[in-house]
Parts: sequence; C-alpha cells; structure tokens
Amino acid sequence: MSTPASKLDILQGFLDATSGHLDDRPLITQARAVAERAADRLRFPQHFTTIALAGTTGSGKSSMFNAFTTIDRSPAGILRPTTSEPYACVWGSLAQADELLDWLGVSPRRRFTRESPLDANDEATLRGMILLDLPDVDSVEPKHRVEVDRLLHLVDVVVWICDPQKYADQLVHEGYLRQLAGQRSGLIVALNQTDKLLPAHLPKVGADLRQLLDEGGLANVPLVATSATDRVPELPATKRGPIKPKPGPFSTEKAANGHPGVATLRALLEPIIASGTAGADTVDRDVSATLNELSVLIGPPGAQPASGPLVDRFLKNEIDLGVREYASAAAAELPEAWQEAVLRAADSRIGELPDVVNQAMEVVAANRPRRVWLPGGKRRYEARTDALLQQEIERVALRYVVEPVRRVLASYERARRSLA
Ligand SMILES: Nc1nc2c(ncn2[C@@H]2O[C@H](COP(=O)(O)OP(=O)(O)OP(=O)(O)O)[C@@H](O)[C@H]2O)c(=O)[nH]1
Ligand SMILES: [Mg+2]
Repeated sequence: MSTPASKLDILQGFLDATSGHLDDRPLITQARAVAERAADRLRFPQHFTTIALAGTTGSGKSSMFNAFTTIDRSPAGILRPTTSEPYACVWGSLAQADELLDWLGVSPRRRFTRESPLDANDEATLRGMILLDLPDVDSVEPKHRVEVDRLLHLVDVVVWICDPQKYADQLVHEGYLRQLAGQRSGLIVALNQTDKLLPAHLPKVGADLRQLLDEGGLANVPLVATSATDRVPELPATKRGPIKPKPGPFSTEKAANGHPGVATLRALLEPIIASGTAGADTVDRDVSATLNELSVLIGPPGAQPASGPLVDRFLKNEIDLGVREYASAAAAELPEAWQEAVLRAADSRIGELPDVVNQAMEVVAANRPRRVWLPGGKRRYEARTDALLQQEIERVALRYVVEPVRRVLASYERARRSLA
C-alpha cells in the first residue's frame, strides 16, 4: 500500500535525480516546496487537525472563530480589514501544538487553548482541532494576501467563509477554491450571515452558489449554511407530493453541541478531526497532485548516440556543428525540459573546445613516430599517425561533450525509474 510517506519518498527521489539539470523549472521549484512542507507536516503530531477559516473581508471569519471558541479572542469588527495576523485556538494541549504553531507562523500572543474542565464533555468531539482565523484574501493590504496564501498551503482543512453579498466573487472561485480543492483532502464552503437573508431567499442563494461550485469542479465540496452571530433561517417546508423534492443545496448534518448557527459546520468537522488523518490525507493529496504534474517531465527512455560522427566533425574542425548534431541526436526522444538540459550539457565546455582540439592535433604532430624508409613504410606511418590523432580527439570528445551528456541521460533514467 502506498502511504503518504512512501509517496513523498518517490517525490524526493525524483527531485534528487533531477537536481542540477532542471533546477530553473517552475514545476521543480513548486515540487520542492511541496516536498518540504509535506516532510514537515508528517513530522508534527498527527492527532492535530489544522483548520483555517479563510475568505473575503467581512465575511465573518473572526466571528466564526469566536462562535467556536465561545470566547471573543479574535476581534471582529466594522472596520475592514479587521484581522491582520492569524489567530489560533487549540482544542488540546497548547504545549504539544507549539512546534506546529511555530511552523504555521502564528505569533505566541495569538495562540489560545480551549481546554477547560467545565466544558470538557461538550468539546470532546473537537479534541485535536487547531482552528485558525486568517486575514482576508481580498485585502487592500497586500501583506494579508501573502500571509493567507502562505498559510493556505500549510493547513490540513480549509473552511471557506462567504457572505451573501460576495459569494460569487470571481477571484475567490478561480483564484482560490479550484486550486485548493486539488491540493487538499478537506475543503468546506460556508455561506455565512444567512440570518440576514429572508428564509425564502436562502435556498435560491444556496442553489446559485452550489451551481458555481459544481461548475468549477467542486461538486464534492460540501456547502453549509451558517450564521456566526445568530441562527440560520428555517428553510421553507417543501410541499409533499408524489414527486420527491430535489435535494437542497446545503449539507444538513447537525452536531449536538455548540453555537446553533455553526452546528452543521461543526458536524462536518467532527468526523474529520476524529479520524486524525487530515494532516496525512492532505499531504497525500498534495504530493499525489505534484507527482501527477511532474509526469510531463518523463517520456520514453533516452539513448546515448555513438561518438563516431562527433569525432569526425572535430577532425574536420567542425566543432560547433559536431556538438549540435550530437546534442540533437541525444535529446531527440526526450521531454522538452530534458532536451534543454542535454543541449546545455553538450554546450557546457564548447568555448574551450577549439583550443583543446588544436592542442590534441599539435601533440600528435609532435609525437609523430619516426619515419622508416622501408617498402610500404609511408602508408604504415600515416596509418599510425591517423590512429593516434583519432585516439586523442576521441578522448577530447568524450571528456568535453559525451560525458556531460551521459550524466544528464543517466539522471533522466533515474528520474524515469523513480516515477515508474
Ligand atoms: N448578521 C450577521 N453578522 C455577521 C455574521 N458574521 C459576521 N458578522 C458581522 O460582520 C462584520 C464582520 O465580521 P468579522 O468576523 O470581523 O469578519 P472577518 O471575515 O473576520 O473580517 P476581516 O478580518 O476583515 O477579514 C462584523 O460586524 C460581524 O459582527 C453573521 O453570521 N451574521
Ligand atoms: Mg477577521
């Protein structure tokens, strides 16, 4: 069975193989970042599930955070944007979560714990949750956006908070939700502030948002109706009849405890937290998606061309042409990124070649065997000089062109095998 750790090993093996050849490729840079954070996340306690409340300004992230923590820890406000740095609340031991929170970059002043003997039972189903209140994604403050983007890549589950005014925001759907869905195992969309809607309007707004999500490839992402400060309006009763009513746009699970306006959201989060696998699942999803993307860097096996034609070109002093022909033959079957690496390797010492070839020719001339006046001696003499020259030039070709190309092809083969 392939575990997140074994997939990460594959990714790391692939990255090792490509090292020094494809370093400037954005795909490789991204894959390195994924491998690094996956390795980090797997090192931290797995019983913690990090859940970020993210979304546009004023949608109610901080209010939601406070509804869960039941103590107003993160100021919610009228002035936009209100939250400028992430807040975290740990349902469990703050000491055990310390390193994880350091890694997430939550300032020690903004960490709280929700561990009190008074409500130990009510909160038992949330044990292990680390809830994060993030700054807004659409901020007038560019640094908020940078901070959110960084954190969204690190957390296990994202709860995206929309409000009835801005739920159709294109930036949100195209810039965030579609990408998040591919990377993580946990993504939930909450339509918040539903208490501001008339009961009859709620299903319409919900259906519209549901459709936007479905069209964006997020059909499996749950949608919940929430209110961080009040109650979710009761949906109008559907008429009973012979035709089964269409399923509503919202999830309908209900948690036993907690603020009534966030009870459905809580009910969706409880099993994720209880499983204790959200961290590993997100690593798994993220690494698998990356491995998939990297498959464009792999193709049919490469083959090292014979060096004869290259040596012939050098003997005729057609150095550039010889190198170009050799590199093209070596790169022919490879994916584009590796073609470039082969061409670069073949060219890496081209500046030195004219002198080196010249020197080789001079060495052969200087070490020319003594001419012997015997019948057939001239022919033998020339043949020996040619053989010497051939040998010297072959040595140059190997060292300056064939060997650098061989190293790239060997790495390509290792990379291919690692993904096989
Ligand atoms: N009626 C109603 N008001 C809400 C709800 N959620 C938040 N609000 C109000 O909306 C305003 C913004 O709420 P915040 O919780 O600060 O929003 P935020 O998403 O944290 O905003 P930023 O930190 O600026 O990104 C506050 O005045 C809240 O009281 C809700 O569900 N219903
Ligand atoms: Mg806030």
